[in-house]
Amino acid sequence: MSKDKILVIGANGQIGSVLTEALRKEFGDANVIATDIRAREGYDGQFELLNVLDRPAIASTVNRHGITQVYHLAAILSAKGEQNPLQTWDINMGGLFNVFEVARETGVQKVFFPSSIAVFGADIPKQMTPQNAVLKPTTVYGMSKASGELWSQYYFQKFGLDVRSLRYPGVIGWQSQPGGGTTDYAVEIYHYAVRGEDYTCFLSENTALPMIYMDDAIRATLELMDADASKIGERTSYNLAGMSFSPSEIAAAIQAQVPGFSVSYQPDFRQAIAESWPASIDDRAARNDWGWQPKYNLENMTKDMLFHLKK
Ligand code: AKB
Repeated sequence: MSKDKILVIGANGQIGSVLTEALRKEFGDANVIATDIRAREGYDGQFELLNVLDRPAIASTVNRHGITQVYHLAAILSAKGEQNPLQTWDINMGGLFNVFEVARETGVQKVFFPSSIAVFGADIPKQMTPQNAVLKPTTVYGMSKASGELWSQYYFQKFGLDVRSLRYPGVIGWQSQPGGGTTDYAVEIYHYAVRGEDYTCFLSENTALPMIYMDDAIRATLELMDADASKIGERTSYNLAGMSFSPSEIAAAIQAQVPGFSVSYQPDFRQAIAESWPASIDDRAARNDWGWQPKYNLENMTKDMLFHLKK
């Protein structure tokens, strides 16, 4: 029987919903409390409403359940965040401070904080962007993640809180829909293909971005959190790579399975965000420190996505 009690904040989101199921498998249904600001219809696990900006409510949930690990996934993403920059900052940073402060005060042992490739901006090598490249994010989301990385390290060094973090690339999965991100097109495109509809992409055809399949993203998260603390050499956040492709390359991969699928390109404001990000990521620190190894590339991901979405 696991002695750990897990709290997932933002459990209805694209990653949160899939991660919650994986955590329930690892720790047992009774030991994983899913929370979100909105109700979750038809969910049969333990679920509670929780606003990440309500610190007393987080403290009460942690104390009531004897929580030992928190996965804090609630945040406004890159594209949506630009519609209301100050509110995005308040939610992303306010939520993070509430989680860190409650964890510190209540004796929570481990916290997972998702960072993003959005921490990168100007003055980086676009190909194989290194772990320690300069961070000059252009979006408020990216600024909040870059700051959050430093605060993660601060809480670890100052208070001994075992915060661990990954810089997620765009995450692609059949289980859930993303919302408000710049990489969302890479999920949408599969849904259009399976419905037999033409797709208009909001990025231009040759803009390559780092991406990862959901199965790999979830496994990376669990492996990082399960690793012995002595292996975690990077206390800001780890670069994490799965694959890298442009809209025209994913379109071709789908067309190989769905002949006749048609894609056109109408770049909007998200194009500038995408252009500020790396094209591919050097994740050797994660590989060397705790053995990270992705399993999915564009081809086997496309087969799996289409198989599940057709079902
Ligand atoms: C976004 O597009 O904003 C996110 C991310 C890369 O962090 N998917």
